[in-house]
Amino acid sequence: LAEKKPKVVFVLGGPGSGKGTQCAKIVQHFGYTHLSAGDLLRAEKNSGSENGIMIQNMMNEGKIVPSEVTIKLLQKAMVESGKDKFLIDGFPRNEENRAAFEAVTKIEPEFVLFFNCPEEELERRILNRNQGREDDNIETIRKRFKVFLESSLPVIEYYKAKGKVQEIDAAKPVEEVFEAVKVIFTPKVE
Ligand code: UP5
Ligand code: MG
Repeated sequence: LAEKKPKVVFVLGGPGSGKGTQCAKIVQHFGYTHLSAGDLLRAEKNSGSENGIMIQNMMNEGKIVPSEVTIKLLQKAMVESGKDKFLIDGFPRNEENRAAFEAVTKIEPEFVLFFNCPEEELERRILNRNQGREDDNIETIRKRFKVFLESSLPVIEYYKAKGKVQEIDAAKPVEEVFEAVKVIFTPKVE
């Protein structure tokens, strides 16, 4: 009954916009726990779970895995961490993700961090990454970007209408982006 609700910040932005990079820095400076939905799905795929093939097929097409799968992984990670301040990176990616997360967890984000970056820069970054991600090829990158525009931007618009979006110019160098991020996370003294 007196259950304490965790604090959540959603970290959104196109593929390669620097969500993972900036989350790692936020963790170091502000003591959040970073949960990347994409990383959780990749781990689930590699664990040989019954959903593995489905997850792999969806990711290789840049498609959004059904909410129930992703939400279960997020909830499990939140509980197992024992922590109460989370950066949820790369989720919710569509309206269905958003509505289902809210319905299942009853959690509303404190705010949404949106890393805005043009497509050419995203492509350049991902093609330079070389970490062996199966979805880091030009065809899949373009599909990921298209899904971002069609499905994920509406989620950002939804939160914008609620005054919850903190938008950041993510085309700048990593340290400059982090300077802007820091301002948002630093408590304001009246
Ligand atoms: N880099 C970072 N910042 C830079 C900067 N300011 N200047 C220059 N270079 C910069 O960065 C990408 C690369 O750019 C790195 O090499 C970095 O050094 C450099 P990174 O921090 O990794 O960016 P990020 O936004 O995290 O990119 P990522 O590729 O992880 O984003 P995606 O949103 O595409 O990937 P994600 O893992 O979230 O999702 C993958 C797939 O999983 C989705 O396409 C989907 O199929 C599936 N998925 C779901 O179905 N549901 C979910 O809820 C989540 C994922
Ligand atoms: Mg990432």
